Amino acid sequence: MKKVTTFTLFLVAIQFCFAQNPLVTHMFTADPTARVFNGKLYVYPSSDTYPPAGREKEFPRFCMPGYHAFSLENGSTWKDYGWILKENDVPWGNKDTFAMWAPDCIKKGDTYYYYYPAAPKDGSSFRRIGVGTSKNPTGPFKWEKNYIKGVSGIDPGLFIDDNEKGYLYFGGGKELFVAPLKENMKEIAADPIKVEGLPAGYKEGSFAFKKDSIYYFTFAHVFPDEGYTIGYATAKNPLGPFTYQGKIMDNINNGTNHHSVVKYNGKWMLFYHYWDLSGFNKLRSMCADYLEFKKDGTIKKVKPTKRGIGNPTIGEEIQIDRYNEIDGAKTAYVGGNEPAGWMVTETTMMSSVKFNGVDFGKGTATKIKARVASGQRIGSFEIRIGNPKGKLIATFPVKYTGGWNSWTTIETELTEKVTGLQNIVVVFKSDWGSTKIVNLNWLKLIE
Ligand code: FUB
Repeated sequence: MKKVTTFTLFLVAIQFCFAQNPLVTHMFTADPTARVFNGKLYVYPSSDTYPPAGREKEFPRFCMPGYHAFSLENGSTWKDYGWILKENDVPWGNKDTFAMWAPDCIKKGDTYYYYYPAAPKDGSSFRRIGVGTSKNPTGPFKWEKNYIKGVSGIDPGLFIDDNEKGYLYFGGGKELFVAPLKENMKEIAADPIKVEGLPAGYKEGSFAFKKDSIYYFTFAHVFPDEGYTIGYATAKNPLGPFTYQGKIMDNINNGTNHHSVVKYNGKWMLFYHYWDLSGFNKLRSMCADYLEFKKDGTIKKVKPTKRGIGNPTIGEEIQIDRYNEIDGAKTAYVGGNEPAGWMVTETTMMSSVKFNGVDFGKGTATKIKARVASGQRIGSFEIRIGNPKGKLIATFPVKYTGGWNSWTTIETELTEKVTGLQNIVVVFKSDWGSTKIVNLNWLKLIE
């Protein structure tokens, strides 16, 4: 399998990335905390990177230089705001330690508070937790000169109750901790206490939220015979004691998992990370899938999907290789000079791939584009609605593009006016016995 080996991490400008799972592919992102601020969905992940040349042995595992922030624009475009904080800008931090593990950001009043762990230069602990404030969800943040006194550990998870009282959950180990925060959100109001009621085993990745008067405390939990899972417990009070309820996500063979839960546009979502873009579980990529509650408030287990969340609309890439269903065709890492990601390939006669939830809006799209590569000269692929025999809305003839890794963008007319959210199916056609017709990277509706 081809692995992604080059990434431009030091971005100077805002970037826009179209993606299903993983959410972005232009850099590695882990530990995503999703938040909705003023109706907009933001994600605050950590970032993984390759160690600087000559220092590879120092960082056989995580190498984490700092934080970007992202927001969801339109149906499935993630806007990258660039660096929120770089490790050497932490006022109290040790330099060049690449120790910027999972962060969080929360809003109280009209102020955004960004919390992050770093290695302190005073050597007092493995990690301390710092905070910065801003009037804007993506900064610039004004960083406090010192870490939060009385708190030592990783993975800050913030919660603000309906009465505006703030709580800081944190830690990684056999125990997790919680401390109430002072009004200023920068100091603890009482010594941290153990989060009571959690099952035995290694735990980290605290994330708390409230729904229908129930306090949910969610955490990454390592079972000796299963590895990382995401578990949850409930309580009647943010300080507990909690009652363990079970797993939100089973172990997905991902080295670590780290998550957050958010309600956006009426739908609950679980954000987490996985590593299939890099092939190495310390170079992770943030993902998201829908999450559902049962009537009694318990959470249905989330199965990771390629399709993820979001509804690509006019002008946004429909990453067809992040399918809901596939029949006959396969997906593989995209080759040639395409940006990192995947394509649909092995597109034999009558193979098909289905992608749910494309947003045709008010029906103003008149054309559809496709990013293709082909090493042969016969065949076509059709876009249909709902199923492989559903209404035909577009046909792309296939031409030789210079080879299976020579990419070009082609376009064709939409032959029907289509509106609203639709499930589309791409059906590949040629002679029976064709080995493959085309490599297909993405589709895009245009007006
Ligand atoms: O990303 C570094 C560490 O790995 C996080 O702090 C943990 O939660 C785990 O995801």
